[in-house]
Amino acid sequence: MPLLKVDILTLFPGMFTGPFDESIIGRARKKGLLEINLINFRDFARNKHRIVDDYPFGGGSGMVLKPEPLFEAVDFIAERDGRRPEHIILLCPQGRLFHQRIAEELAQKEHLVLICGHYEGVDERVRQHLATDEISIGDYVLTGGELAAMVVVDAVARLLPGVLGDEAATREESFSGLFLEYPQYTRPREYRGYTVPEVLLSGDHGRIARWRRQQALLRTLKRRPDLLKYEDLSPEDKKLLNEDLG
Ligand code: 9D3
Repeated sequence: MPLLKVDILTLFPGMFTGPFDESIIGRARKKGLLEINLINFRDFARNKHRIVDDYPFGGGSGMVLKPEPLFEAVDFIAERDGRRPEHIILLCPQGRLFHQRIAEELAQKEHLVLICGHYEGVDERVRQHLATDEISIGDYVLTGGELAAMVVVDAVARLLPGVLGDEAATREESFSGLFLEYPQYTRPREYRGYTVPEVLLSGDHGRIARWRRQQALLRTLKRRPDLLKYEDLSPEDKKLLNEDLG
């Protein structure tokens, strides 16, 4: 049994090959930790030309995805599983903004159904009576929900136990939550005259840890003040900001 099963309803299943077959997600699927099923909901259009969209009632430009193929694709999932899925997420610009906290919440589920629209709107009855959740990945306009679904699956899958090497997992825990990363360097010590900070070569692990935390705090305060308010820092971290670590 996989830790998480994801059914993705899309008109463009081919868009997902690559992101889902390579690297960490591909490996998680091969290991059986993650099951991803791509379901082309055009297969559930009963009309002769397998049409999945139609003109909007009331007029206006653009087409609207019809409700029947999406409802019937979910019926198919329910019959396959012998129960109706509990979490059906519509990817759409009107959804709640995706965030690490939402990824953590979704990583606790056993089964997710993701619905991707493309180009156009979705009949409101899908939103109201089929989807149980709506997610947007940010305030910019995409051509469809597919890339958003890939982002959500990627962010959720890497939280499943066994998906990442435990090295990365440990690092995440030790460095609480949503700070920006400290600067990292590898060999060579000098490249084109650009050098590595002396502290990292010092072998003084206490000083290195303090420098890294100081750098992460400074970067976060400067670049992402929305993530961290100076006032919320512990007295130790406020003191650390004033240390000269090299
Ligand atoms: C004219 C109104 N547009 C809404 C802002 C229409 C519209 C544009 C783009 C409707 C759908 C889309 C396709 N986008 C998605 O399906 C989508 C999306 C996005 O565009 N941005 C961020 N997150 C998401 S999740 C799904």
